[in-house]
Amino acid sequence: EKKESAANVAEITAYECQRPTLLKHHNPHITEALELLEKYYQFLDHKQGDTRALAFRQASCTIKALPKRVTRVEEVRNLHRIGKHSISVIEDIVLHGTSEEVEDIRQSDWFKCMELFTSVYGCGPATADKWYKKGFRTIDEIKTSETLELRELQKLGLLYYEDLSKSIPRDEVEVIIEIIKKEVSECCPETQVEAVGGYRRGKSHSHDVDLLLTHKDSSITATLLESVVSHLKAKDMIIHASVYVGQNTLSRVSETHDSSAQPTYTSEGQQIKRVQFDHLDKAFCIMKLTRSHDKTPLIRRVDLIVTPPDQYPFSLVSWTGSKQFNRSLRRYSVKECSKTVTAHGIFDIIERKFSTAKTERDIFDILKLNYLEPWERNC
Ligand code: TTP
Ligand code: MN
Ligand code: MN
Ligand code: MN
Repeated sequence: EKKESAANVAEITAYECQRPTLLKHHNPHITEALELLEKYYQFLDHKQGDTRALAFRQASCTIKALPKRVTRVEEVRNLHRIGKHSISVIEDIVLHGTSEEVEDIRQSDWFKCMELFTSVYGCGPATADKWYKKGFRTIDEIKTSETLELRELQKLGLLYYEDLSKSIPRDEVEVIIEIIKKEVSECCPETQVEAVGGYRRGKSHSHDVDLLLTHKDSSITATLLESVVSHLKAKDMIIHASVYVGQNTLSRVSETHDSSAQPTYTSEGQQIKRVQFDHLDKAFCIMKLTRSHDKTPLIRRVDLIVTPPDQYPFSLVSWTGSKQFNRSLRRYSVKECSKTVTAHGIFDIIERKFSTAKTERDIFDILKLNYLEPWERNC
């Protein structure tokens, strides 16, 4: 057993960004349980930050790297970043097929409602918890309530709930990409449009379409988002857009070591300001997309992100994700290379200077990492 464990340790690097993590692996029954706990603690800890949630995500990522199905808990005991709590869950699954703790959470009213309510666009864990505490249990009850005060975005999230809660298969993502590419090339010729996010990592289904836009001329990218959004609005393709512009200066790159998006709360626990995880111009949209062969339009979530040409490869890595891949890349860079990585660039903390990169490969090179294809970043 000792020997077996040592063999596994050799396979598993200290940081996720040092090894490929594929969508398909040998232990989905374990990672599914660990990621349910991650979600549970994200729901529970929405006021305190998510260190316990993170621990389950990290454990899950380690499990994804194992070369075969876990048959005894000893095989995972001494691996990187698997804590006591995760070990006990894995032990239950290995011994009994399921973890009682996980199944209790999965079946609980609160967890089921939190999952349901947070699937409404514009509703985060704080709002979902509030709705639950007020006695609401179904989307219909929320929709028809006369007492609940809903924010603009939540009203739209409920109005288009059926459409927006569908997961989007790859072929439909591709149709959406083509529709938007056509519009972008009409209003801003020679703009490069790249599909990023889960789609680029090879996921079969996505919850939205993430598009990274750039142009070889940085004076054009400076106003690109506004041009594209007003063009799409004029074409009646935007139902709603949350737009963030004008915060992108390179000096901000060095400001944040851990740029994971942490909402800020007032003393009453009210969310006051969601700090964006980068300073790129972006629009989180609800779009109405009409296909040539079908009169019923698709109502879908589309994120448009604009980056200047010199920041493009950094933005490409960041918006390709996964979120956990980004976390590990930032942690690795700071601890092992004394560099901060963001969607804007890489900054050397000791030499006080920025690196330049033309491609994603350059970024892996700068950080002395083996290149990982997008589909190998599914941490
Ligand atoms: P998302 O669209 O939120 O996630 P996703 O595309 O990976 O998965 P899904 O199918 O559910 O849409 O964000 C796109 C990428 O942007 C994500 O993979 C990583 C990066 N990102 C972060 O690193 N931190 C964040 O807080 C957000 C919102 C995104
Ligand atoms: Mn996405
Ligand atoms: Mn996801
Ligand atoms: Mn997105």
